[in-house]
Amino acid sequence: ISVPLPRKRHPSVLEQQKSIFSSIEYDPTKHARVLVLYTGGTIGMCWENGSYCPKSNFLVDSIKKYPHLHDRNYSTGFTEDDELRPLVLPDCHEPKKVLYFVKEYDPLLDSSNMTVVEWKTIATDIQEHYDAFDGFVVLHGTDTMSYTASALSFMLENLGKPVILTGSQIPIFEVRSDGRDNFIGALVLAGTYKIPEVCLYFNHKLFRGNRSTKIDNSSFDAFDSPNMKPLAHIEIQIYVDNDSIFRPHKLARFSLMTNMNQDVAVLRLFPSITAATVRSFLQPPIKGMVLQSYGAGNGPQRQKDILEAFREAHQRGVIIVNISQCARGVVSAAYETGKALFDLGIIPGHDMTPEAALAKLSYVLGKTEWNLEKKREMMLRNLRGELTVKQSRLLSVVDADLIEAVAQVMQLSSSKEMGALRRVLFPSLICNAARIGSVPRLETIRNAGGNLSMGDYDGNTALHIAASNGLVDVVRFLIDNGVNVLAEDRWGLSPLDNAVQFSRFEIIAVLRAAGAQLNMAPIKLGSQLCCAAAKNEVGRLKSFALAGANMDQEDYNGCTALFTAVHHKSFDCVQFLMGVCSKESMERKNP
Ligand code: ASN
Repeated sequence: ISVPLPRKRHPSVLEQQKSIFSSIEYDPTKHARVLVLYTGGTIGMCWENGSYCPKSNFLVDSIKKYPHLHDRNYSTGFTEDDELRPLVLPDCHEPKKVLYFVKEYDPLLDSSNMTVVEWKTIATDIQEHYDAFDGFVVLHGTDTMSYTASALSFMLENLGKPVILTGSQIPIFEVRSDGRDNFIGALVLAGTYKIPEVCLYFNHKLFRGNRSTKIDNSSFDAFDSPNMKPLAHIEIQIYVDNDSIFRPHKLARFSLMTNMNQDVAVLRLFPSITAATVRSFLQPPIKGMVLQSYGAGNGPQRQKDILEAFREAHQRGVIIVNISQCARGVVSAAYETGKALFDLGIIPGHDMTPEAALAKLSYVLGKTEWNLEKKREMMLRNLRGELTVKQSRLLSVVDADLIEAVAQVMQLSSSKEMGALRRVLFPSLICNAARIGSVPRLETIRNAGGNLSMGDYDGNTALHIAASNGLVDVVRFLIDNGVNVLAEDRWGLSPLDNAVQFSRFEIIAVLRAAGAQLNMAPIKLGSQLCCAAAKNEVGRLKSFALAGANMDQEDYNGCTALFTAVHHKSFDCVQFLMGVCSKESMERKNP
């Protein structure tokens, strides 16, 4: 009987490149890993036959020759093979050096040719390589960049890592180009700043992707986010507005939703529009429409036939979302003319951009598990920071009193000074509340405007403390409130590292479910595993295994934990490791 042998998958170049991250030269405390998905756009275009067009196999070769974009000497330390070497961003006074690989798409596209198919490809690539990289940069044409950024922000659910789109107005290798600054800024932000959002970086500003819009086709300052301040500015220093970073509100692992519904459209009202036009717009297969109304969300209240066309569509189950034609401001029912639309069941889209409203409709309509009522409700909600919902800010009794008292002693009065004082005091209050395991106290601080992801002077966050101390309720509360599970303290340790350190099994499981990853150099991991095996510390080995560590990892001598456990007659550890190590590692010879 002939048994078919399993076909060996040929690893792609990117897969082979990724193996660099398990080599001894790679150190997560010194290096950040970024995957660049190059989809096309002006940034990599060449001038040929009288117009700009994308050119394959050109960008990476050119980057390699460009000392501002690639530190050739540093990269040679990783491997002999030129093709597998990472690109290395030269030092830019950041704590970590950015190593990056570029995946070039085929064909490269002017972004005017982008469709939902390319959105899916980008999203799927991010998912496939999610664990191996600290952040992602998407090189993209500017024309539809805000559409892609908006769509990705919804498709990438419970995102815990930065995804930054950028491009340029002039190709990167022309003498006078904005491309280099945009590319370098995006790499630095994606590699070293843990902003778990889909963002758009352009002309020294980092915008939330689903708040951005292209406002200028001839200036380097091509993008803006009219209803929200940028998330970060790159100047001599990098300023990140940590309070504005949107964090997921539920405990779940990163996942992908690619079933975007394409039966959506945008209708911009104009004073002579007829009911016939509106009706034909709303014909099947249309299932969702973004209505760009006048001013603060107003429509032609006197033209009853137009209102009737909207009502019919609404009753047929079409979801209509009202946003303003004005770039800035929120829609409301303040005017009779706005109330008329609201009364028809048209959903107020708050201050969403047209790009975000359209992408959100596609996403919500694609959720087959939601019924129509739920879909309409979700359109009203803030899912990814795409719209502003008014929030009441309650001041706490205990902590706000303390802040007020300190302010009085220091004779502070302006809101700027008070803001500064809060920024200084909140981290200590938050860390203390976590230390004593008080969820109500953390709740009060959050309601008073405290950012629960803030770390103390050592970068220790509330989550680090709760994870070390085994406070499961606090850990769950913090994750539910969107704190950063990947935060690193001054020594590069994450909350998961701390939970492993103290063998907090339940917390390890909770953190893993929320997308946390171990942050340890392979050799260090190997040594710690061997150490635990030598001392027969089976609990510690269990913690590592639960945290997703590679239990076959060798130490600096080429020894595995299993080998060490056998050598030291650590019976419990041998028994445990037999269940978690790979077959190859069990059959390996003594080094
Ligand atoms: N047409 C180009 C594109 O969107 C514009 C650019 O990238 N600046 O691909």
